Amino acid sequence: SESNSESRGALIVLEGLDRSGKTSQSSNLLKYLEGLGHSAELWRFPDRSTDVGQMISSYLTNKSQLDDHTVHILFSANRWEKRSLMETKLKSGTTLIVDRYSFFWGGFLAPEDGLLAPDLVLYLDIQPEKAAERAGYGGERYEQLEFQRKVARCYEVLRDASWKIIDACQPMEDIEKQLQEIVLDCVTICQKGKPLSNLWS
Ligand code: NYM
Repeated sequence: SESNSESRGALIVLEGLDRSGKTSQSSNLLKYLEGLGHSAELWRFPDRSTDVGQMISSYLTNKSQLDDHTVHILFSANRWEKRSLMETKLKSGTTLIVDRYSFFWGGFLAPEDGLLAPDLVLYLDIQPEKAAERAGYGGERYEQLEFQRKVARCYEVLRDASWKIIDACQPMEDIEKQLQEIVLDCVTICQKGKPLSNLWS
């Protein structure tokens, strides 16, 4: 294994519209890093396994109604409840590949302030219309073209020069190769002692 007790894991986030390929590429990256002997885990937000996650899930599946602000705060709370475990894992040398984090729709809100900042954000870039052509949206709230257009604009506002923008319409294997290269660089930099930081600080 290339990890040692002093090196930390990297916090790597994949963002993109629904159907941009985040979930497949996240599990590819996990296998890739594990194959290289790195300690790595796959996380996703929302994490539906917690109480807060259950509230989010029932909202997303139209089983409950909540106003937008409440939902944003729940999404944020869902990250806060995982913050200390996240920090523990990273400090113990485990790299986290996170399928969505703070940047989807409203991630600029104050409740995000103080969460751990990703070492890398990989944005799988796809036109909302192209994403809609891919095998059907699952029928959850937000999985509609009009809404995804708004989300795409929101991502445009939020993203900065540090994000790696990947064209999500390339062949899957090409995307996979590009992601592997970028992620390996990031993991190495973190192992060499790049400090953890907080969002928006
Ligand atoms: N979502 C996800 C938000 O609206 N805000 C957030 O902070 C996060 C993490 O949850 N359509 C939305 C985006 C998705 C929905 O996510 C469910 P997934 O990855 O399909 O389980």
